[in-house]
Amino acid sequence: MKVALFLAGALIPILGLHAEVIDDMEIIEAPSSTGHNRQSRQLFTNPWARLTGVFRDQPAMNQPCVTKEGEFGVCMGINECYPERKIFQINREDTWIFGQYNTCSVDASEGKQIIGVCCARAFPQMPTRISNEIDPERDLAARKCSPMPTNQKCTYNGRRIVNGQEAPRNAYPFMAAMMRVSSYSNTARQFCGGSLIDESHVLTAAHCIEGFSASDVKTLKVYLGAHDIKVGSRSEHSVIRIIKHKDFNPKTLVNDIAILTLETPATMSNTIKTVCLPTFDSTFTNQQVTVSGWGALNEGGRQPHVLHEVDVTVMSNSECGGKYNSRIPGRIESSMICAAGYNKDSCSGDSGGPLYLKQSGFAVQVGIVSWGIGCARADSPGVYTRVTKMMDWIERIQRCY
Ligand code: 4AZ
Repeated sequence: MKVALFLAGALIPILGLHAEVIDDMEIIEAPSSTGHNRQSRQLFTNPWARLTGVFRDQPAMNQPCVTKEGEFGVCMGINECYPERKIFQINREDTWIFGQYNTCSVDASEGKQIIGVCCARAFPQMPTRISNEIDPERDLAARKCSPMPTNQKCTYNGRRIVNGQEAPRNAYPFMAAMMRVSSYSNTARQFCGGSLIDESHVLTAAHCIEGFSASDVKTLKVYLGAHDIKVGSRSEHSVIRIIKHKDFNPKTLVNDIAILTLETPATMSNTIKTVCLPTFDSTFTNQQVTVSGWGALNEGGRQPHVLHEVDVTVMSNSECGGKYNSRIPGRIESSMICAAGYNKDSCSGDSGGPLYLKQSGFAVQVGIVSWGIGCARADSPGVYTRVTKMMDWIERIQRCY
C-alpha cells in the first residue's frame, strides 16, 4: 500500500441497456438468470402470436397471448375461436394446418405439439397474469423501502497497526474484495476493494464500476471474510445490481461512490461483519485513521494476495486543496476527505475500500479510497470520498435497493 498511478485501474466497458436513472442514482441490474425478464418469458417464438405470462411447464391452451396485431387474446382451439367457420371437429393436435391464423403452441406432454390460435375475439380485458409481466422486483422506480437495519455489529478485531503491513488475519471483517471473473479462463482478478455496510450491500467507489453494462455486472464476484484472496476460506457473492452516484464525474472524481447489492445476503460470523457508518458529523482533521486493501505495495508495484493495512492522518480540506487545486482538473471538494502519512498511502487496487476510524473496538468508515497523484508522494495526499456527506444517499439505497 504505497505509491503509484493517478487513478485506480477502472474497467471501462460500454454502458448497457439495463440502466435506469432514479433521482441521484444510476442503477444497473444484472440480467435475470431466472428467466424473469420479458424476452425470456415469451414461450414460443412463432412470428404470428406470442404467449405471454406463461411458463414452459404449463399447457398453452387457455393461456394469455398476443396476436400479430398486438391485441391480447387467449390461446384456444380453432373451432372454439371461429365457431361460425364450420371447420368440423378438427382435433387440437391437428390444427397445425391453420398456420396463417394467429397460432400459439407449446410442446405438450408425451412429445405432442399442441397448436391453437391466439383468439382475441370477445376477449374482455387484459388477463391478470399479464400484469405480472413486469416483475415488481424489477420495477425499480416503484420499489417499497424498508426501515434501516439496526442490528449492526460493526466491531473489528485489529491489534496494534503496523505501517503498511499485512493485516492480522480477518482483523477487518467488513473488508470486501471486488473480483472480476474472466469468462475465458474462469479466473478471478481483484480490481477494487469495498466494505460491507449491511448484509446485502457493499460500499465502493463509482470509478471502480464506471462504464459497466448489465452483463458486466454478472462478471463481478465479491469475496467476504477473505484474507489471502488466492487461497483460504471466504464467502463468494454474485452481484445483482450496481448503483452509482448520478453526479459522479470521472474527470474530477467528485461523488466517487457506488453500492453493490449482493445476490445472496452475507451471513455474519467472526470473519464477516459490517462496518459502522458515521452517525455524527466531524471533519476528522488530524485524526488517525486506517485504510486497508489488496492494492499495490508501492507506486507501480505488485499487488499482494493478502490484506494490508496502513495508518494515515486526516488532513484539512484547505491544506489538501492547497496541495492539489492548481494541478487537477477539478478541486478538492467538501465531499472529499484527504489523508496522508510519511511514506504511507493507499494505492492502485485499494480503490473502493474503506478509510476508517477505530473507536473503542468499532470501525467507523469515514472515507472511500478514490484517487491521488501517485502513491505516498510527499506532496500528494490520498483523496477519499467523504462518507459523512453521503449518508442520505447511502441510507436510501440500503432501505430501497
Ligand atoms: C488507484 O489507482 C489509487 N494514493 C488509489 C489511491 C491512490 C492513488 C491511486 C491514493 O486505485
